[in-house]
Amino acid sequence: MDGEVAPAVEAVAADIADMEIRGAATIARAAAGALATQAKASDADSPDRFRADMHAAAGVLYDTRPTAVSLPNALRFVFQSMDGTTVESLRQSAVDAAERFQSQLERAQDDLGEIGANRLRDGDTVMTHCHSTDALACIEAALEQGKELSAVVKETRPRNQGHITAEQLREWDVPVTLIVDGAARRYLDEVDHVLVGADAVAADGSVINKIGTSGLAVSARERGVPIMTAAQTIKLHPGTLTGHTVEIEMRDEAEVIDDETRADIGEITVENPAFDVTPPRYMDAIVTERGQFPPESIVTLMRELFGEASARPWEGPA
Ligand code: RI2
Repeated sequence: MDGEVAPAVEAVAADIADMEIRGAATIARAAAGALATQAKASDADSPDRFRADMHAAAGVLYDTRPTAVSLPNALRFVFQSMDGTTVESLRQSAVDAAERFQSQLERAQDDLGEIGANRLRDGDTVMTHCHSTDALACIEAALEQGKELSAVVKETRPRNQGHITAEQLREWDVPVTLIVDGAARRYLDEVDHVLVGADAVAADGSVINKIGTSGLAVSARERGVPIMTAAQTIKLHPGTLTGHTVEIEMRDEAEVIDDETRADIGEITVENPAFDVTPPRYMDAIVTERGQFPPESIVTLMRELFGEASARPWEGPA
């Protein structure tokens, strides 16, 4: 049975695909909210019809961006909580689940921030990569503890998302030095920590994050600077427990080079992977709302949270 997707859900999906809505936690929050919107908008006259609408909406959301596992984890949460024998009870359970998911998300980020802040000392300088609300939650909590921090912010080509980080840090009165990505190693001797987020964390402790993270981690290790990943448990990728790999999103070449410049250069291939994989041996700690983990032991938390299975309940009956 084909379901009908509400235009407002299509709009959220388009915003995620275009990165108007971006950042793994923000995407998860928007996806859960969109399922609630779908539940409210559905004019299904039977439970099967209602479920078909919900599956169709989830499919549209799922197909937007492939790497941030927080998105399917948000869909899974709502579908696993959706219960009832009437359209109204199903609708209500979906809306309640989406709200519960969103408030858990907020709490998780606050708790994670408190834990990550414990790693930061008064007077520390932190180097950031891209823009991660989980990473910034650690800095915010440290500031609330009365610690003074400064930051070296990598601009993070191609979309310069470091600018968003710089703006947020300035709102908190943190002194910011903005650098191009290629300058990172030169500045590592001046920083006490490297702090990054994650779009997904694999069962072996690999961190999938914005392109450039892995090179930064290798340099940090070489310079002896500790590097931590701030990642709520919705970033843990259950599929990797059963051997699946995380798909790396390839984005439009136009984000890297404009048409005119490209034409001037001549025939070239341009590639634009949005993420890379940092092996666990280059990461000191993964900080979640459930505590701080050495990357290699994150699998114990994943088994506890997801079991061995990687169900995809939003896909519906075959
Ligand atoms: P929070 C972002 O991806 C960055 O890679 C960032 O580190 C990660 O999501 C996590 O962000 P993109 O959506 O969930 O900008 O910590 O491509 O906000």
